[in-house]
Amino acid sequence: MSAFEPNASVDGKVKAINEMPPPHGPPRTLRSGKRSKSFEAEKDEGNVEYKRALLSDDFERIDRLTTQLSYRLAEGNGAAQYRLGIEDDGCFSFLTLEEMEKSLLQLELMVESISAVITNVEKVAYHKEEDVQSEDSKKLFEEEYYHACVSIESHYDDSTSRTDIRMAVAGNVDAGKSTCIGVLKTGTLDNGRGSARTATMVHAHEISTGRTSTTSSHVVGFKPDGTISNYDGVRANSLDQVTKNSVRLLSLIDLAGHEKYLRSMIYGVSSSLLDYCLVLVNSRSGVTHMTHHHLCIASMLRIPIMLVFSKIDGCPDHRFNQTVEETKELLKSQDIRKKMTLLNPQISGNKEAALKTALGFLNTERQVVIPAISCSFVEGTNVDFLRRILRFLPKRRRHSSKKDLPLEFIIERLYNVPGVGPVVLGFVNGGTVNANRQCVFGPIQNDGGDFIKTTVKTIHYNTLPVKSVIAGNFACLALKLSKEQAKHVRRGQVLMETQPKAVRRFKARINIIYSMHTSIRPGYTPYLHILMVRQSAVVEKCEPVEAAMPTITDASPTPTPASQDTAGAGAGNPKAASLRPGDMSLITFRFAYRPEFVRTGMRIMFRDGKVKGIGVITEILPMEDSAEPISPTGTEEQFAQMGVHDSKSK
Ligand SMILES: Nc1nc2c(ncn2[C@@H]2O[C@H](COP(=O)(O)OP(=O)(O)OP(=O)(O)O)[C@@H](O)[C@H]2O)c(=O)[nH]1
Ligand SMILES: [Mg+2]
Repeated sequence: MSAFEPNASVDGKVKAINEMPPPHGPPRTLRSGKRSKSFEAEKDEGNVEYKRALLSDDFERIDRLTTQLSYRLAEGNGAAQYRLGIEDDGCFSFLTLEEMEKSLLQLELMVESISAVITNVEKVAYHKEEDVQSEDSKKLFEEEYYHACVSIESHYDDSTSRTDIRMAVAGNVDAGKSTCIGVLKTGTLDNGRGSARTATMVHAHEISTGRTSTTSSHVVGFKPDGTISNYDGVRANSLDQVTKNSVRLLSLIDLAGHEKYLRSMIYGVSSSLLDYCLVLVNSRSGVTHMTHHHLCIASMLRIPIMLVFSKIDGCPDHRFNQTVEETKELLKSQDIRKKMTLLNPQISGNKEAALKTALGFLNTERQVVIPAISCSFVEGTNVDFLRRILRFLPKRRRHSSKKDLPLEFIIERLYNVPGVGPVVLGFVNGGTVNANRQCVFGPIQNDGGDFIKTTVKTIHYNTLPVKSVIAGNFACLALKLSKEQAKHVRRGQVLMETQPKAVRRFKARINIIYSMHTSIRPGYTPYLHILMVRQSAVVEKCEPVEAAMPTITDASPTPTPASQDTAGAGAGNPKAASLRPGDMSLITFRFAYRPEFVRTGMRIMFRDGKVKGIGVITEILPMEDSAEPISPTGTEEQFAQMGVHDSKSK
């Protein structure tokens, strides 16, 4: 019979409660079978948690309990109270002294693991009422039981003390991107049949096919001594523990390599505010057009690139050398224009010099030379060297100077968390977000692009509850919204303190990086990527930028009606309608479907099979121009796929 079952008496005497109470199961009662109530029932919300006992030796359960502790601390803005020896309904659990001591010890370890502290312990001894009342058998029933009230505080304010670096992992399908992240995250090598990549998979179909289909982010933490904090031996640590215990956090963004997921890959690169891009090339199969696309997109966005030739185990030397030569050729193409240096710390025997060279090539304003290494994630060749490079990479984007600006939080994703409500994941592009702060989000999908009032309830940074997050952090915010209001939340919206103006039309200085006899003129509707905003936009006007005048070409044989009634070089002069690589143009865009929040200075990118362009927003224009707006035809989806009007096909 378990000591937690009612009537745990033998021969009319109370059996000493020696057994450890299980985490689940029926509660202990008085010998009469009755419960002994002392407190109000526990509430799901708030910073007070009741625990019967903390006597588990199951690591997963301890992890869950620690996450719950983080939640209670967040609810109390950094302060929580644990009542040990009390059931969820407020009744006594009748814990013995030994059980209480062990529970306190486990709570202490949990508190330590998230760098919080126990500020006070109030231990109370009591007897069962029926024991006290029973005069005759007082001696037999004088056993003492305990409950305790433990006060806990978290001193974690914000994430300013951590270096948080964001790096995309791109490359052709099966190049080993997910495997690379899995190996770094778990500290365990791959078996060559996909064992390591399971640590990065998000969907069940990805696990069954092995193919990444969505962009996912994985955090690798570095402790002050340079070791990885994601695991202790074979035991994986939870994300909040990794965040707490690291001085440097590296977010690795796993991108999809298959061509059919190219748009999701582009979105991943353009929206993730990346510091660096790691491009993997399969040494055995060489470069492909997807390697080209990925290298091109990263260099268009001026993200420093590092190359990894993967799968060198079992790759013949001649094949490896051929892949290296193919890559060098590819890098010379007009839309990339970079060189490559292959570092081999093993041959040279000088790891420190190779490390310095790699960091030097990556830490430049405009990267010219891409450092490359060869790796095997099965045999572990150069994996440690890769880890060392990642450990010492400096932060490229400097957002710390933006923390005193007005709040600008860009929404990337919406989650509906049971018991919490709508939670938005996004990036703090400026200012500071504090819990309980009132703000507005939008623009919502109506003509005026209105904003809706809301309050930030709680904030999580890498699942760690915090009081505030500052510019440069990705974070999750729980918002106070009704069901109806939550329906309006979508990616690309912003959360601000005061209502900004939604933008329908704007001017951008666009640099054409690649084009194949394609005219950019009024009516052309590319699919734009502006941070997390993704929408087709119609070109209303095309004006050449002076410096770029001589490069505007004569490739548009028949002017379209739209180009004739619109001012500007690209419109008024049909001969000047086509732009060549290297050309620069001032283009007026009009979002095709809804207003968005964009600002001057934001980087803008568009690409399709025939044209690639990148630029910066230079001017925000009024919602409607006096001239007749040029409307696109077709659905947003069609434009996304097509995004181009080829002059030759007209
Ligand atoms: N022998 C060997 N196999 C590897 C190595 N790296 C990865 N693999 C294997 O290559 C296969 C593909 O690896 P993934 O990590 O899924 O490739 P991916 O680039 O993420 O592929 P997508 O997500 O489809 O774009 C898996 O079976 C891995 O086990 C390596 O260094 N050596
Ligand atoms: Mg993958």
